Amino acid sequence: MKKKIALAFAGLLLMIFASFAPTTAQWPPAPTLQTDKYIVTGGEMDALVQLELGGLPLPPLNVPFVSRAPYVTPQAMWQNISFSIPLNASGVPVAPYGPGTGPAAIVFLTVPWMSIKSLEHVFFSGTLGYTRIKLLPIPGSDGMGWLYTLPGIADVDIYAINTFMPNPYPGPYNVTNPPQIPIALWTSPSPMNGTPAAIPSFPWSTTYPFPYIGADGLPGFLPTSDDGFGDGVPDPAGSSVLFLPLQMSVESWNGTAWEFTFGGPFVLPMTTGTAFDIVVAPGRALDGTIKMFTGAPWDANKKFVTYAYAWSFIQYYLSDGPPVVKLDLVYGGTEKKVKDVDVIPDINCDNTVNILDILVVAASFGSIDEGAPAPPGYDPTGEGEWPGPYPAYMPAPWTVDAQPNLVGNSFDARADLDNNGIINILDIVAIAVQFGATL
Ligand SMILES: [Ca+2]
Ligand SMILES: [Ca+2]
Ligand SMILES: [Ca+2]
Repeated sequence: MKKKIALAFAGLLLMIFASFAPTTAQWPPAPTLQTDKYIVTGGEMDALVQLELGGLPLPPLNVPFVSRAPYVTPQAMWQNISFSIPLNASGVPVAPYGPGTGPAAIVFLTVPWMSIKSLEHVFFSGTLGYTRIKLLPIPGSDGMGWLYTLPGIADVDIYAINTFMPNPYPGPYNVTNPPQIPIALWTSPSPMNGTPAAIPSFPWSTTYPFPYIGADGLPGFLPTSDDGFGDGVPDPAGSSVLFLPLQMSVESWNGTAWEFTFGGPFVLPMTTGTAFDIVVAPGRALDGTIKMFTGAPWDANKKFVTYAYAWSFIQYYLSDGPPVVKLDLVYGGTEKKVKDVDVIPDINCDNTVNILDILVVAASFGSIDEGAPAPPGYDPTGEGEWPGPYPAYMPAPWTVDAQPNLVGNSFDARADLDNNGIINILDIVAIAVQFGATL
């Protein structure tokens, strides 16, 4: 009986990867027409992580932002996006690029991995110490995307369950052949509710899976409807899916330098529709955790877009140990991307720079981000977590930790336009000089 199950899983794995491989090998499937730089001007990143050391689970921790709202700092992340020549709904390039008739419907997107500048954040936690999280592109792995420029031809939402399954292959078990494997399933209202959405490559490697895009290579494309994307409601023109292959790198301060502590997957399966993920892991702390975010389509001139994502990795093996280190991770967020020449300090993302943006700054004026250098004269005595003075291994100048007197709840990264971890008059000036500007 056990052998039968193992064979079934093996067949499933082969099927998934046989289908996915040709698309990735020939990316992009149409010549590039133009490449532009896009800046993340707003959004959030919200993650919950639980580490397990030698079978002992640590308390779940909000990362990468431990003590404050999960907004990202405007204009601190970016990437190039290449657009292919436009193709009609039959996949044939339209005039003047080819003989295709009918309107343009499909554009392929590529994000060169070397152009990706992603999130980097420092925080202090009682559990992990003085810690830096960096998201990095997987070397050599370009991002892939699909843009549908006609209304009603695609349904791009991503509704997934992330869980784990026993490894169908025999031991000995270690990081490259772990006893359990994270797996994703489509879930309601996906048209393929209950069937596999993504299974990691196998044997274990640094290649992480994205949702399966179907035999036509077009996620959510309604004329073929051969994948699990969508919520049953066709989406507007400008709807899109974008896969960014990122990994997480966690470093700790050892007294003189940042030292690699552990790394793991942080792939971003992004959609302009709704991204939904629920963790199904009975008995584990993250069981039942939901992340859900909604994006917005590209505008007709490709000036801006909002992508949403939600995903997780459950029982992901990081180290053979001792101690064996395992990770449960669920994350989600949004990224509003604006073409670099069009960027304005619109921090509340309503496409206008006005008094509402100033009010965001005013509400958090004077606050300091977790992990930011402490201001001159800062006295940590009485701050709580460290009764002070700071331990000798803390870097100089001291960094403020997650204490309500100085940092935390009132810090709003949307207002930190110069990305220095302090919200002050310079951030107001950065908005004031473009007051009235619109996207
Ligand atoms: Ca939809
Ligand atoms: Ca605004
Ligand atoms: Ca600032």
